[in-house]
Amino acid sequence: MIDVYYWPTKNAHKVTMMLEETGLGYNLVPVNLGSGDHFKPDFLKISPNNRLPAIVDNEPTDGGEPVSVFESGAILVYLAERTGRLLPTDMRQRTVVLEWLCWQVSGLGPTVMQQEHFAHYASERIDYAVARFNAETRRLYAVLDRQLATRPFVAGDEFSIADIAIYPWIVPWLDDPQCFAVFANVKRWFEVVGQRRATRAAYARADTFAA
Ligand SMILES: N[C@@H](CCC(=O)N[C@@H](CS)C(=O)NCC(=O)O)C(=O)O
Repeated sequence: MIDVYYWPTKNAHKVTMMLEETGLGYNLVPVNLGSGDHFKPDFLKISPNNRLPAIVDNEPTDGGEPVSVFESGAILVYLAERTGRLLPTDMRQRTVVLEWLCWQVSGLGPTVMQQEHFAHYASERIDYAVARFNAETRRLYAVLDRQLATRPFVAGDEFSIADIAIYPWIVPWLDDPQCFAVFANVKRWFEVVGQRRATRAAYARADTFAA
């Protein structure tokens, strides 16, 4: 059984999507971000960066002590290697998956986070920051759209952990009427991933939490 330190956030959705895809048994351990649970000392032992998600694998394949993993990208790679799913062993295909996984965790995720912060939550309006992160988000969407123009999934013909990493970061833009009109390839891909049984199951689990 895998314990998932969880609150219904974009990075945590990646983990439940992956667990639903692979069929590994898991248990959600709520970490209420609104109450500051992520600063409690016990959680810091697992996730020293004070952030969700994190997992503890109580039955690692080497038969040893439980393994804890923080950072959503590292968790996806860990689970892919544990199950032999959604991360190709072929060197060339694997490299493409890891490129796009890194693109999400280092680029799309932090940029969308800042875009949302300055557009909706900042205590003062800073037009320069709003414009900068809106423009960079749009640029990243255009990059993704170009990638998806010639292949069904982000890294090629097969669904992979790269698709899982990116999907939750597209969801907030459903509210933007312009977005999917401009990025037709992202729209097509988003609908396909959203219809997967595992995606629906992961988001159904999230709906049982009060965000
Ligand atoms: N690079 C980290 C980012 C994790 C992250 O920012 N998690 C958010 C939830 S999606 C969080 O824990 N936020 C708490 C806070 O900002 O205090 C990852 O990919 O796991």
